[in-house]
Amino acid sequence: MKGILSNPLLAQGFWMPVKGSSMAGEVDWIFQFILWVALFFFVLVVGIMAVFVMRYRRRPGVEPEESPSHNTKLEIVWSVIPIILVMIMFYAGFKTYLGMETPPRSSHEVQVVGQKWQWTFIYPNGYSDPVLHLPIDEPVQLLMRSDDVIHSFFVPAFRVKKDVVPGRFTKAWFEPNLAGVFPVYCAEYCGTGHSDMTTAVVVHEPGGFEEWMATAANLYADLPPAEAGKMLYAAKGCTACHSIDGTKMVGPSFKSVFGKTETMKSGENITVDENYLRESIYNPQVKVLEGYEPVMPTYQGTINDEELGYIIEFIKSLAE
Ligand code: HEC
Ligand SMILES: [Cu+2]
Repeated sequence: MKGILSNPLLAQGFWMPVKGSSMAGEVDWIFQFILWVALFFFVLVVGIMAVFVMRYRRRPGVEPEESPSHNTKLEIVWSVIPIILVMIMFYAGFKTYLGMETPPRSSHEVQVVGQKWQWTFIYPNGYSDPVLHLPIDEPVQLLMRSDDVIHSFFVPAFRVKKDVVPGRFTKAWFEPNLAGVFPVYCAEYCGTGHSDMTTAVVVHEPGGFEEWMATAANLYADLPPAEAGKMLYAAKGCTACHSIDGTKMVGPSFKSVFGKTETMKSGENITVDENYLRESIYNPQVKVLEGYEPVMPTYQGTINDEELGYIIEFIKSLAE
């Protein structure tokens, strides 16, 4: 995933990112139209102004003429033309906006969770993944929520950007119609790891999505539990705050933590066992380790019981 994204230019056009969705052409057209109209009038107005400044500047021996108070024809022209242009911009912009706000009934749904500092995509069958996989040419609606602060889901290739806000759902829809891998960013500054809050959208050729889902959903079942847990530790973004080599980061290292006796902020002493680990991951604010801030997001709803089991096995394997 990171490998693909280390060369995001692959997914870029010359001026604009490649057009990866059904809406991209329309958005680009409006953008270009407004840009060129603005440039044209900028050059025209500033150009005429510069000529006038030169030509009619005050010179010794030349008396200023009485200036005409009115030129009705000219005033009508410079009022009507901008009104028409602005109406075209409004009409095109509003029409496109309505289109982007109204998902077709046939769209399938993927849930998106933003949290510090990663994206999680939850498919209708309950499988979750840090990369968004989609079938080509099928409209998709994203139902998005944040577990902590405001994030913003941004896929330049699809011309889709929408805030992801704690305490409510936001929605976005689009229809990808170019197969490939496209970068996803967080476009709202959300703390230290904001610039790492990147992932990818993989748009599959017909049939490829179903194939991917069939293997992905069984991915962990074929692995030794601790190994599956190690993959989840990376996939679920624990790496942003927890090391496995003893280094203290935003959170404590997982090295040798299992079986250790620890002191909580409340003064309570606790021996780390499976149930403590479970609680730390699902309800991290209940028992906060001394010397740390209560900044860990909950993984209730984004890590299921099976995955939790693998992660716990992984943490146990670091105790030997
Ligand atoms: C935003 C940073 C952050 C992320 C991401 C994060 N954690 Fe934490 N975690 C913390 C902090 C800070 C603590 C210590 C404070 C506390 O106990 O809540 C902690 C504590 C823990 C503890 C208790 C450790 C101990 O020694 O008592 C466990 C277990 C844990 N995290 C597991 C995870 C797992 C598994 C993930 C990924 C699914 C994860 N964390 C993701 C910040 C984070
Ligand atoms: Cu963010």
